[in-house]
Order: sequence, then structure tokens, then C-alpha cells
Amino acid sequence: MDSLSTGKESPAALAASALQRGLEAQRASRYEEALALLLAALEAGRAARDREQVASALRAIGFVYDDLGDYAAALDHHLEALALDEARGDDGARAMTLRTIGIVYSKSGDAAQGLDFYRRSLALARGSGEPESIAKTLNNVGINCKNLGRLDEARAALEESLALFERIGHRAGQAGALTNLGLVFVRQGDRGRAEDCHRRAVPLARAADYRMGEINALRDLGVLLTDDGRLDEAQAVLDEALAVADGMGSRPERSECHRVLAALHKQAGRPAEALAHFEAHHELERAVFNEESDRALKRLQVRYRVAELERVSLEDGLTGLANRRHFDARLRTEFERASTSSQPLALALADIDSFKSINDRFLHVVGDEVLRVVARLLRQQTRESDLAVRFGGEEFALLMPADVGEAVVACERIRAAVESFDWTHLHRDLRVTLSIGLARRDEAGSPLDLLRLADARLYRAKGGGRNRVCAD
Ligand code: GH3
Ligand code: MG
Ligand code: MG
Repeated sequence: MDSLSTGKESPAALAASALQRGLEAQRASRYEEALALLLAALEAGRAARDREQVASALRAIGFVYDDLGDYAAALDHHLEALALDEARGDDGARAMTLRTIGIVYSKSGDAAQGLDFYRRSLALARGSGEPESIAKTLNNVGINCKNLGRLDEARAALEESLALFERIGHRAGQAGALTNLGLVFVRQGDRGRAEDCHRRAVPLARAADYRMGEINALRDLGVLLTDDGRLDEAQAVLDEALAVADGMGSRPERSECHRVLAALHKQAGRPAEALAHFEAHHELERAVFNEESDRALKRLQVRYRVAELERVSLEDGLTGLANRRHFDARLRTEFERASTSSQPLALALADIDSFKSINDRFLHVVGDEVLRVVARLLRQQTRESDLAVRFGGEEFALLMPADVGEAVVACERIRAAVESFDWTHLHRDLRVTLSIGLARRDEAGSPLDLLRLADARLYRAKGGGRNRVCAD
């Protein structure tokens, strides 16, 4: 048989394909679809304990939130990816993630924090000797230093960035570094050098078909010339910037070009032209604002859907309790926490007695209802801090941050609640009881150990006649 048409892909292949399709959806701005796919990829990566896959999925989810302007959520995901990169000792991935985190901080308005991450990224990138990534990070360092008013540092970083971009023939990079360097020279009062940088940036951006860079270089040059009173030259340059922005159809860039043109015409004593440009600017700005509002709304919708998806993936459909997947993750972290802080932790495994015969005697729907009621009793008899889980079939687990005395009392209370519940409303002859095995964290060397121990005691409770709690 054709091996491609078996319809059964390996989990790893499925995860990789979900990641790929998720990234495609993100690039096409189909954010809900992207998040659904990326969460699936994340889940599959976790199930396969593939840390690289998990880190890639987290990064991609971070990009989606970044696109949606939800920087806090973007940071959460990138920071989690970073922790995995560090654990794997993958310096290339670390450098990239650190730089991405720096960009997110900078966009959210925290230039100092952004700079800190850029510097950490740079140290790693220098170690790997990859010139493009060093040059890009130096450019980021330069921008933030400039925004923080640390102009000498900014200049040094941008000049080094420019030299590296020149060395590897990266024209878009050169254009970007030159534009930023021009802005630093303006702030330092060196207008001659600033003009030179902007003039050099324009043809480089054009040759690289980097239109955003071309607009920036032309506009910054236009502003510089306007301020110097060279109004005819300035107008030629700014008209050119506007033409490129119009061609690109990007509203924020068009809006900004009209704004600086309005200022130019005003300074030149041409109020009619100034007004026309100002009105165009105002109109575009309003459209950009509406786009932003749509994005904010979209962001809320996506967050809501994601919360829903996450909830569903961690919940048991029949009983609404946490499911096995949720439990496995929590058991690991709670075990770890309890071990390091020597806080008590107890695990109970509960199994409905003779459930097979309940199904056989009273139909499956009655069996299902029994499961729902037992789940409800479990919830009622436990605390907020306990995790009640449908472990599988007619088995439940209870993870309690409690010492053995408290845990035994809780289990006994649950056992009694199930036994004394009035089951006759489901069927006149129905009786339900529960057997429970209880184990303590300090008896076990690992989460799996703890589970085995609780299971062995559950088995003993069954052997001892059922409807009882066994804690040793
Ligand atoms: P014991 O006292 O030794 O636990 O006996 P038991 O009959 O409860 O144990 P056993 O493991 O033999 O049977 C469990 C039964 O639970 C078998 C299965 O059909 C039933 N079961 C598992 N999941 C569900 C479910 O979601 N709904 C219903 N109605 N039955 C289920
Ligand atoms: Mg069972
Ligand atoms: Mg059973």
C-alpha cells in the first residue's frame, strides 16, 4: 500500500504540519484559525515531550498575539519559549527569542527593558558569529538607545550595524541602519551628516524593494530639509515619499506623509495646499483609528475563543471535572512544588464499585448519570485548592495540598457522601459506593510512584470488601 495514503500520520508529523499551517494562517491574518492550529501543535509537542516543537509553537503563538497588539500575552509565550531554548542549550534560538522579546517590549513602550533583551541577544549572537543576526540586533540596540537619549551609544551601535550590513551586502539592512543613524545625527545637531545618511538610504532601500524603508528615508530627509528652510527640495522629496506610500496603500505611512507636507506648505505660506494635506492626513488618521478599534475587538474575540479552546482541552466532557491531561500536568508541577517547599500533598484514587453491573442492570444512561452525580459530590466535598479529576472510565483522582490526617478525613467524607446519597430517584434499586486509595507525596520518589502507590491501595480497598478508604 502507498505509505502516504494510510491516513495515519505519526504524532510528530501531525504536530509539525499543524505548526506549519498555523504559521501560514498567522501570515494571512486568519488569527483564530492560526491559534487553534498552534494550540494543537503545542499540545502535540507536549504530549511527545518534544521541547523544540513546544518552543516553536509558543513562539508562533507569541507572533499572533503580537500582531493583535496583545503584548502581554505575546511576552508570556515568548518568555516560555525562551526558558525551553535555555534548557535545550540552543544559543541560536535563544538569541532570536531574546531579540523578539526585546521588540515586543519596545513596541509596548518599554525601551529600557527592550534594550536589556537586545543586549543579551547580542552577546549570544556575537558568540555564534552570525553577521546578519548581529547586525539586526545592533540596529535594534541603536534605535532603543536613541529613544532613551543615549546618543553616543546609539551611534556606535548603528555604525557597527551599518558596517556589517555593508560587508554582507544586505541593502535593506543598510538603508534601515542609515535612516536610524540620520535621526541620531539630527539629535546631535550634526545636520550635514544626517542629510548624507538619509540621502544614501533612499537608493539602497529602493534597490532592495524595501518600500517602507524608502518612505522613511525620504520622509525623514524631507523633514530635515523643511526645518532647514530648503522648502523646494523638501517638497520634491516629500511628494516622492507620498507617491511611494500611495503605491503601497499603507494608511499610516500616507497619513504621516500628508502631515509633514501640510507643515511644509504652511511654512511656505501656501495655506490652501496646507489645508488640503491636513484634511487628507486627518481623514487617514481616522481610518487608521477605526482599523485599530477593529483590531482591538478582534483581539477580544480571539482571546475569548482561545480561553474556550483551552478550557475544553483540559476538561472532561461528561462530568465537567478536569481531565487526565490536565491532571498529568498538574501532578508534575504540584509534586515538584511540594518536594521543594516540603508542603504536604496527597493523592487519592477513587473507583466506583461494581460499576459494570450498574451499567448492565440499569442501562448506560443511568451509568452516565451516576458518573455526573459522583463528580458533583466530589466537587461539593472538596476545597478550591483541591483538584478533582475524572481519571478515566469510572475512576476519579483527587490531588490535595493536605497532610495525611486531613486527606483521610476528606476521603472518608466523600465515601460517605456517595454511599448516603439518595440514588433512588435514578432507579428504585440503585446503590452506589466508592473505594478509595490514598498516598502521600513524602512516601513517593516521583509523580508516577505516587500514582502507583495510590493505585495499589485502591486495589487493597477493593480486596478488603469495597466501599472503604485505604491509606496504608
Ligand atoms: P470494581 O468494583 O472492581 O471497580 O468493578 P467495576 O465493575 O466497577 O470495574 P470494571 O473496571 O470491570 O468496569 C468498569 C466499567 O465502567 C466498564 C465500563 O463499561 C464502564 N464505563 C467506563 N466509562 C464509562 C462511561 O463513560 N459511561 C458509562 N455508563 N460506563 C462507563
Ligand atoms: Mg475501574
Ligand atoms: Mg469500578
